[in-house]
Amino acid sequence: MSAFIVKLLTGALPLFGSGLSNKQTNGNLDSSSWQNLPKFLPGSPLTHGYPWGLLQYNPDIVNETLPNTGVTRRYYFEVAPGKLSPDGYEKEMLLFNGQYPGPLIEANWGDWVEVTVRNSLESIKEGTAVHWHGLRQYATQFADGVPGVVQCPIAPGSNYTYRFRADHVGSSWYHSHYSAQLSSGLVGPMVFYGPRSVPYDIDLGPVLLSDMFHLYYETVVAGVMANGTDFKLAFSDNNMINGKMNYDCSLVTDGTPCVSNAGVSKFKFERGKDHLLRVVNTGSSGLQFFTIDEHEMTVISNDFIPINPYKTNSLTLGVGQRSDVIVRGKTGVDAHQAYWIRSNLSVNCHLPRQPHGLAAIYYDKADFAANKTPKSKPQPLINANMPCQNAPLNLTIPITRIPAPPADKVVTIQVIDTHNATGHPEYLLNNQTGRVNYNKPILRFANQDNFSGLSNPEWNILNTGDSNVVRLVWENRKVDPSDPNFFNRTFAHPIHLHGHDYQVLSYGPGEWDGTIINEANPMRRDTTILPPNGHLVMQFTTDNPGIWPIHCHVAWHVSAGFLMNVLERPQELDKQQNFKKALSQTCHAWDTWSKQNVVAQIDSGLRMNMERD
Ligand SMILES: [Cu+2]
Repeated sequence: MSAFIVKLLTGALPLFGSGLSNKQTNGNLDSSSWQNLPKFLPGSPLTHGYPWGLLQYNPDIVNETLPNTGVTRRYYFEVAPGKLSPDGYEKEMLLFNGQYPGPLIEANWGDWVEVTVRNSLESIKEGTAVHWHGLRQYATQFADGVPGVVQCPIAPGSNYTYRFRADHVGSSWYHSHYSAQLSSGLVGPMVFYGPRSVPYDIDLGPVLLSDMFHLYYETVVAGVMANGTDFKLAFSDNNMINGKMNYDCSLVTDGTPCVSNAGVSKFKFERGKDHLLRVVNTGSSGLQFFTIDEHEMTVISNDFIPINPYKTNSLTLGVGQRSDVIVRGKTGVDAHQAYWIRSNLSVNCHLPRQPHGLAAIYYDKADFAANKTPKSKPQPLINANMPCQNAPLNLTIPITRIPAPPADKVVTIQVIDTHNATGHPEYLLNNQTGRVNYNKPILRFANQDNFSGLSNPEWNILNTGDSNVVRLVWENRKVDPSDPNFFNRTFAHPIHLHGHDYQVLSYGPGEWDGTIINEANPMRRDTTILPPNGHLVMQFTTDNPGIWPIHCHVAWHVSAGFLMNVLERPQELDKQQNFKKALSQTCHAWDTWSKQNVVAQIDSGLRMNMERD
């Protein structure tokens, strides 16, 4: 632990900013506005006291009935460049409505959500597109926000309105899916109110964990995609909780303005009450170990899936993953203390220059106002020895029981971390790297001429054909065997499938031995860590016609081609209303703009486009 962090923890350095205003660290964000959330939003008739009446949340794509609330929640997001200093280091960023993190999206279960995204990146000539993580987007795949797959990028100077259903209950996030723009600030929280499986008193709202890269995302991508001596590993500089943390400005050597006490996030607890924390890894790369000093957490859901509650001292969250946890407030003398929230980036499966993220919990109003430095003891978490994988699968059992059906299509996917003929890093999935074309989103061709337009191998299409249950066996055990000196190790990869909560049958070190954990009711979620030198076995039912990317959520890995696209029930795509209109709206403006401007797609597109050597 660096001397700087030790000084922060002991109170030798001020924990809270005096050198910078909230406007300078987080722009228009007032994160206290999302710290005490309601049980639901007003606006629709109540039945038995709730907008959803007596409906139970049974997340299952084909059978679940969504409440018909008749309400649309509307948001307007302007994407523009901006300069902020979230951790004290002044940084070129990309911002939603001038703030970092972006505005909270809230809706009741069953509401429609409309977000008009305005691209104001004319000066830096970048497209954009926004993905709403973890929603199934049934019959609205064109609102999934992946450029080159279901839309063209939103061109500078133009708007696009996403309209989708709040089809889940719980916590998630949205982010740019255009290259690695999310790393420069285009992330924000989403909360969907609905029936919960465990009661709580106070909704403390989103707790967003994020590695922080001081460099603009294009510079990081250029470094990890370069060959020879230009190649640079992607080290993160800091670790943020709700967009705040302090930074040791003595490390700055290039003259960038920096203030060492930018300030950390603060939370107010109440004695004896049950607090809901919506913990989300909104980072670019790093695996987070999340703990609260001297407090136990009860995990009630992972991603959008309620699980049988279990108690733990620490959460492991890969990029894109969420856990909703309930934390009981202290009583007696213990409720007069202040406590640390700590999130530590893994040093085994990430490259953090500074892995420690801190935030403070106060019970006393006076301590809160005085910014008292907590003196609490950390949980017994030995960072260096924590494995790069999620909690054991036998701990996480969904409340809505769905047994694992037998698969009628099984695909084994070998992950290879290698470099191409010119020495540029590249991920291969079964010997194929993934890459999209912004001007030719796959959906444009998916309904034409018996799908003959889908012949580009770089689109990496996995056509489910007429199979009902598709099982994917990921094997992450081989480094490029012909070149043992290049990246002679494997990384952890948080595997995210759009449009589904997939069943997680097994993960762990080595090869899969064929055992399904909790076969009668395996864990379901939308993102799961594929461990280094290990396996991940997942399956999904083909009940959501569309084109659904499946990719590693480490920004730099998807940049290097860690991407496939599931073409699901292609013969039913034409039945979806409005998708041609949605495509033509973005593609008309993008085609016009990209004819007049050079698009620097330096990566795969979920990531960007540099001409290949
Ligand atoms: Cu990865």
